[in-house]
Amino acid sequence: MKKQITLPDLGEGIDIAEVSEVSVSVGDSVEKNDTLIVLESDKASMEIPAEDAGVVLEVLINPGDEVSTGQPLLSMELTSSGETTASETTVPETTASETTASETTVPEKQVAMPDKPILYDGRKEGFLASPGVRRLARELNIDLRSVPGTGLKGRTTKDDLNSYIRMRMDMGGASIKPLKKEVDFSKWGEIEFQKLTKINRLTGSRLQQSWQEIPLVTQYESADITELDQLRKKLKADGEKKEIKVTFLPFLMKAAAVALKEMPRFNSSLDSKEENLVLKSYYNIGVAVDTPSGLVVPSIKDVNKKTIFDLSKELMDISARARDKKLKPDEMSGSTFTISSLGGIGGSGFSPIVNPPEVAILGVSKSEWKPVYSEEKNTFIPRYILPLSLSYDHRVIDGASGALFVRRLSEILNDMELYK
Ligand code: CAO
Repeated sequence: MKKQITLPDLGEGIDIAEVSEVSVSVGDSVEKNDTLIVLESDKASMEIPAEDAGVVLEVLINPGDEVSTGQPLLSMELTSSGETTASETTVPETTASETTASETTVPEKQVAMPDKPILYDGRKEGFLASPGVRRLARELNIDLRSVPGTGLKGRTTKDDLNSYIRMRMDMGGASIKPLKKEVDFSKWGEIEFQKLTKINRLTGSRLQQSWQEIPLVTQYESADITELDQLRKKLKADGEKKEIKVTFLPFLMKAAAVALKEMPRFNSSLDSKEENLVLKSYYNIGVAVDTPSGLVVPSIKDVNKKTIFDLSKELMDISARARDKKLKPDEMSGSTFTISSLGGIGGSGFSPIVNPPEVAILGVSKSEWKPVYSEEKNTFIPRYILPLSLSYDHRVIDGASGALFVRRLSEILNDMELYK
């Protein structure tokens, strides 16, 4: 049976990505889960795997092409019958063999069409954009350097500009950033330019959007994890025999899932009209991972159903693949709450920024031994204290609930034996 493979929904609002690698050629035999193409979006590199085994009949895209959701990528003759998914359309043989890349119909809104065929090379100014896009940006007093470009080689397309304008308008009419005057820093000494990665630029604009849209409060708390430290040491030793690295993070994820179940508003999102709360009965925790290309937040699904060892293993795998830009689209979406842990690095506290559409995020800093006064023993005793900071959307969560949530989290961590 012949199948046409189309670009699946990449989630996370990504509907256009650039083909960075075509991993197969016409005539290649592929197994289920073999990589067909590698895409680079603003957020990460993603592999599109084969959902069935087969032989490649046609390749309809090339490295450097921009592809959008639903666009045909290649066709295959299947050697095993598989279920047809939303991303695959069975096409009659005659149609498939006659279809070419140029004849492919792509939903209009997903196509980034240059308004003139000739590209204006703006590399000297640090960006690429067509003359029409530049003119519109000039008229609206928009600095194109602040508009993340999704086009070929980071080109800023008309759609990019429109999305940027929409985003600014959605921010309650916040004025479009005025053009900044370029400062010649070389007047005072040696300088070098370092290009921001796509992930840097996208994270930057998402963080800025979150910062401007969400009235944010951060609640600080500290948890006594002296007993948890002992438990972690024991599981760490057991884990080493199975080559599983057990850190504090899986315990924090489990504790968060327990607290989220008890206090469902923290596991919700506002609907698009901001009139309803969407309360979720699944507990997927996003984990901020520091990578050479910037910050990414893969999502670990159904944390409440997994053991500390399951979570440790998954964390090792997902953070390694995040660093190698090998995350799959569904691993980048669907989280209901995020943890940003800087505990392995240090620092006594920080105020994390909510990762929309979530409404809360937990910041974790480095634990330290501290003298804590015991009324019972009338003396100070050493306890291992973990600093926590919970930032939340004040439209959804009030201050008392914020304080109760971290308080409860701290209790759970203090009694982790019960919840592991
Ligand atoms: N207190 C004390 N020690 C801690 C700790 C804490 N809160 N958190 C971690 N540690 C320890 C770990 O247990 C581990 O020690 P051992 O070697 O004895 O097991 C060591 O520090 C290193 O941990 P790690 O950082 O490698 O692992 P992790 O599971 O704690 O974190 C990950 C994994 C992927 C979250 C982390 O590597 C990372 O990328 N952190 C940065 C996240 C970030 O940038 N956040 C900021 C976002 S906002 O800009």
